[in-house]
Amino acid sequence: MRSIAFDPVEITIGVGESVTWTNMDGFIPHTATSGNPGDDDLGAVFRSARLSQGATFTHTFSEAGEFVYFCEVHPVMMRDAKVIVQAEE
Ligand SMILES: [Cu+2]
Repeated sequence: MRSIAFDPVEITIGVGESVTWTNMDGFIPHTATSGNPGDDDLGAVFRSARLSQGATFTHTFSEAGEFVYFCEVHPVMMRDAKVIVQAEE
């Protein structure tokens, strides 16, 4: 997370691998929350706390699929990011 954006906005990993988000923005908190703003089940797959500068959140993906996520503090500017989890060949 930097400049009020997810960077990279999309990442591909394998089943069983983890993604760690780090807030690189000075005094602007961010979250990594699965789903889309307004979803009934937002955060069902993962939902970080509000991350302050330098704070990190790690989630391990145990199932294949495409997982969109957004920031609950900036649902307009920070949304439609994606983790693509590929099954083992
Ligand atoms: Cu944010």
